Amino acid sequence: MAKVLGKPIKRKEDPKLITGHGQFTDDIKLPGMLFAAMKRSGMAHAKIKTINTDQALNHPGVVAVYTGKDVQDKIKPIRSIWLVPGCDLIPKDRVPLAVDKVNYAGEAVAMVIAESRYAARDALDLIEVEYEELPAVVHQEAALEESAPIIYEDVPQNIAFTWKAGEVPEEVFANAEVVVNQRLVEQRVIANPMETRGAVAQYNPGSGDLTIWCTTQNPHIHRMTYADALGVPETKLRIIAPDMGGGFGAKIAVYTEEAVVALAAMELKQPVKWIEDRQEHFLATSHARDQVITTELAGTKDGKILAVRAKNITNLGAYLSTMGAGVPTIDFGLMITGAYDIPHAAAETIGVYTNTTPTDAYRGAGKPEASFQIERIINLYADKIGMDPIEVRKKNLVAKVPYTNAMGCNYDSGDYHGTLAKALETIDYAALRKEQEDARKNGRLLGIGISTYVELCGLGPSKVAGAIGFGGGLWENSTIRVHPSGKVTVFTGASPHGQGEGTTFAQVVAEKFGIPVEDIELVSGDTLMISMGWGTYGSRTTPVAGGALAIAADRIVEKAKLIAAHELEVAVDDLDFSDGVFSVKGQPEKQRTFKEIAWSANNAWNLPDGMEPALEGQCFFDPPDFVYPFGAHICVVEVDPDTGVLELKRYVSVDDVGRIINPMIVEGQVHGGLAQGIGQALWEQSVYSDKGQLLSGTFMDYTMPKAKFFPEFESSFVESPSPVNQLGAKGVGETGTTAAPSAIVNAVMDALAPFGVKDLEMPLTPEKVWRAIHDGRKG
Ligand code: MCN
Repeated sequence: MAKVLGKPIKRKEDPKLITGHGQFTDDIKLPGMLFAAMKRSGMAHAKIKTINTDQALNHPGVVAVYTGKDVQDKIKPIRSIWLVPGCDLIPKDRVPLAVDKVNYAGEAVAMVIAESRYAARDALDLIEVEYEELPAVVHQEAALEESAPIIYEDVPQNIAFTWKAGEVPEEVFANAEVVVNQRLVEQRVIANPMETRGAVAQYNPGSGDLTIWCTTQNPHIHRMTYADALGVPETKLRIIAPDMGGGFGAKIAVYTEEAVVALAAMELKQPVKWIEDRQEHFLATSHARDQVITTELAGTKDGKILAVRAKNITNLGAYLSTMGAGVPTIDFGLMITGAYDIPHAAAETIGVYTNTTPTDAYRGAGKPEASFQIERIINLYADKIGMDPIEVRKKNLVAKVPYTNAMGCNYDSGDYHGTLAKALETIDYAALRKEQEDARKNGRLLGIGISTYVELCGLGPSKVAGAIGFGGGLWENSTIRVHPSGKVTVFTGASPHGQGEGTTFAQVVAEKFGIPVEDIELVSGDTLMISMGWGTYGSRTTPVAGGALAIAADRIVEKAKLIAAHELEVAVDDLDFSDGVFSVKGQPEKQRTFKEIAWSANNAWNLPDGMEPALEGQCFFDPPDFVYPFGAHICVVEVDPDTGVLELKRYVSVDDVGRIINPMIVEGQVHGGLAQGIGQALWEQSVYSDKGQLLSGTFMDYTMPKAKFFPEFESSFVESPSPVNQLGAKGVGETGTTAAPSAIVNAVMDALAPFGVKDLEMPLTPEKVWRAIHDGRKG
């Protein structure tokens, strides 16, 4: 049988999805099902004086209306799962429905349950809410001002926490030959998966079983949280994540809507469905980034970086979301030195509550922000000392891996310099600089941007999870069941939702057992089928759940070998196993296939003495450390000096994601990440009015990247197996979003260098770019 590991085989899961046979949350239709709609606050900050639901209740088809007061004693607030220690964190939990006060525009204040979706939506307009408007605060820096409105009486200055890590001796900056600092803005963005959020809840009053189908990246964390919030034991609560049209981090958070829908299903004893519309998605699904980062770098005149310190003021929104505190602290702070050997580093993050939608993880979660600040400040440093940014990188890139950075992170494997060299060669850097020089002489603005990033992913060791205040473990569970026919079901505690593990995990097992990929099915996203798991995010599925899978598969092969040896009446050591066949060394005609052994193990007619029947393997794998994919991305842009419109001409990426299971899927992951990373650099931005109204609440106002905006990405890979898991794999899911924003902004700043432009805030819209050129021309 042909080897399948490392082969670009097509995704097994796609035919179903592209022929309309997927089953998404909205496809679930149950007898007697009712429909929920949420009444959302039109104000960002206001006291709720009264809510009158009489008219809505009288609307034809309406079955029930719930307000905050109706549910407050029945559902606990939804707690954040990441309570970062040592920073005096004051968590403000999301309340199921607002009771006395709303804290952001879009917060749910009531829920209508009706016989049809239309009746539910129509009845929303009949609910009368009397508000007393309060002054709102939207921007985190404004929220820190003395005169700022206070959102919570017990949160002075709106500061949720102040977190610090690392240290830089004062004399390093005081004595440095060169110091550069820059205020950088990671604007607020909104993940927009094709499928919005949704939930269907079904309650069995006889057994007390509650099933919630919902759009989640981590069903077991949802089960844990909702069991607590609803007072339903985990044994009676089943969470199912059906097919999902993407998550990108926005479906990590545990939200309140699912909980109120479940409560309604329990009380009304009928199934209830809620599907978020796109406008609600913009308003109520977590937003991301929104960090103002001031980075300072100390270095020598000849390009050696001595220290970096970053201060991050993060907008948490109105409540502390599931991972809201961890993203701008641990995820960001530990990675501020990037791929460079920088002896000293210090990070400080201030988390601030504002009257905006809560922020949480979005593809990369803290790492794109960390990478952005170091990649930008390095370019500004290069500019200041008059050195090519590539040369500065060469002087400071980590020379030898394994390497421990100034924050204590252990970079696991790879050749950072070799990877950069490959990217430079691919794009032909020297020729490109020459082309740029010639172009400038003709008034053309070409810019070259580079990003040599590294990111922490493959979350991660549970001990570390405990130490950093993560409210759960980060191990993973894979179970492999070999059926009597030799076909195989794999159960994973991770919950992939578009990434392709239905294929790559089948490749791992196919390679181990020597059976066809088609014979292997992956089951994920169901808390009844899978004992426990921690979900899919932080590019952890392959390094952690895949690591567990490889070990479980080996355990099965070990047992199968004992059975084969027993049947062939030879010692185990006398057997070879290759391509799904156990054969006696020197007598290859004496053999048993894996399929035959599957049948033997299951019929148990003739097993070695004392052996248990069946062929099933399980592994709960807690990785010894994180994994650190890295790479070098170089891009070329051309700016039209008359309009500020820019064209992305080339984008070269060379990534090291460890051993690759499926190069086609990995390339797709890089490309998807690049689209989102470039989207942030050039187009995407969530904009609020000063009163807290979301101005970019539709696709007319929020620009999503489109395929036609991009050139053909030129992606390649180097593979340095990670020692952290048996597969040697590092995560790939977030590489593009981590690398691209700084590569693009560096390129545009390079193009605008003749006008003395040093920095512009993302997104680099034509207007912003044109104004910078215009101002530069004026001198
Ligand atoms: N892979 C591989 N070889 C490697 C590493 C990964 O073949 N060395 C394959 C994997 O087996 C898997 C894919 O690449 O098929 C991504 O794997 P991995 O890097 O482990 O990431 P996760 O599966 O844990 O996915 C999470 C990551 C994150 S954090 C976000 S956000 C994200 C993303 O992946 N959201 C996505 N990619 C997405 N892709 C889709 N289609 N939809 C989303 O919501």
